[in-house]
Amino acid sequence: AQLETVLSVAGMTCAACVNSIEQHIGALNGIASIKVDLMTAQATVRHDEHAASAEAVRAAVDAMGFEAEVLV
Ligand code: 9UX
Repeated sequence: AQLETVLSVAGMTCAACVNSIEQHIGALNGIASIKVDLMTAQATVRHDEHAASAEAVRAAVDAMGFEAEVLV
């Protein structure tokens, strides 16, 4: 089933961070859509719970060098 997960993303300091997260995470298997907001430091992700769990998405953002936490 498809889920919507909201992550907090610490460590984004410019708009290019937003683009690189959207491009990289958006290309992963099981990600339907991702919108990253620099001002709120949050990412809203629609994803397939089996192909890409909320924790897997969080870990993938972390692996890019940011510090992500699942909020919702
Ligand atoms: Mo901007 Mo983000 O120079 O990792 S791309 S800080």
